Amino acid sequence: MERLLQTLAARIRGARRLTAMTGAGISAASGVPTFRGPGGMWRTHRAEDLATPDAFASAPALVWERYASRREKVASCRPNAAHDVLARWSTREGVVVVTQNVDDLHVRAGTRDLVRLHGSLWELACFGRCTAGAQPWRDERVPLPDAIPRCPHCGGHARPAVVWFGESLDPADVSRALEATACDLFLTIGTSAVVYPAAGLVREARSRGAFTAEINLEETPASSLVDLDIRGHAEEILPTLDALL
Ligand code: BJW
Repeated sequence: MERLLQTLAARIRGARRLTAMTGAGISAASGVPTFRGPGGMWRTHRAEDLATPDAFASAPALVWERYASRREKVASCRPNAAHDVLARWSTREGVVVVTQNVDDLHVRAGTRDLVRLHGSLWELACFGRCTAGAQPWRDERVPLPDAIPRCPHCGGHARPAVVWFGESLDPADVSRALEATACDLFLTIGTSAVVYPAAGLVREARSRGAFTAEINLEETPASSLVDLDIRGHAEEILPTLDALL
């Protein structure tokens, strides 16, 4: 392990362009539940059946209740050492953090060049996609009122401005994330690497010549693709790497 960390630290030192892609595992130590796996939010249901526009259309109150309780949970969480290290690295030119997380803990840690591929738990948008309401607006109320929030523009149902299955990601975010795969070092951290297009970024980075590394507690589909595979807690590995720089 010591040798792997030394190798990766040397790569971090030498990288002119470094991209870190993160998933729910980076926020686990902050107390934000992951989606899949033991202790995951969706251990009893298939994530793909819950996080969809159809689920919201057929049971909006139920979906809102779920998001309202997640807000309450996340509101009490703080960025951990892994978020802090990435925020510090992001002050270096050429460092981009691409996250699938909607908890905004990277934002709260002060990360500079950040791409939020799946939106934010703290923003709402018009479910009916009316012209003005298609653009998300900030809403940080905790708790949310019991009544489903309304779009201030058309009065229809508002929805969490997150990306559900089957929905397109913001093309500007996808394009920034793809641009960031043109790097010297690509890190995939705390993600099960099963949700696309995010899961495809590590392969893209590798095909463009990046050295790739994974930091995760368990093996994922990315493990066999990367140049260096580190098993461990992100909140321990990242500060260790930082100390080696
Ligand atoms: C630790 C740790 C610690 C724990 N330290 N590690 C190509 C092929 C196949 C399918 C598709 C494809 N292209 C598109 C699709 C369809 C679909 C998809 O990917 N399906 C697959 C699941 C099969 N993708 C989409 O629909 C996307 N849209 C799209 O592509 O539009 C165009 C299109 C549509 C349809 C067909 C084709 C094209 C949209 C995806 C939106 C995902 N949304 C969610 C919900 C967000 C809202 C919410 O939060 O409520 O995003 S799903 C959920 O999964 C969430 C996450 O961001 C995402 C990824 O999860 P993540 O972060 O990896 O978390 P976990 O829990 O899975 O893993 C945690 C990991 O951490 C584990 O590995 C642990 O070991 C580790 N860990 N503690 C280090 N301390």
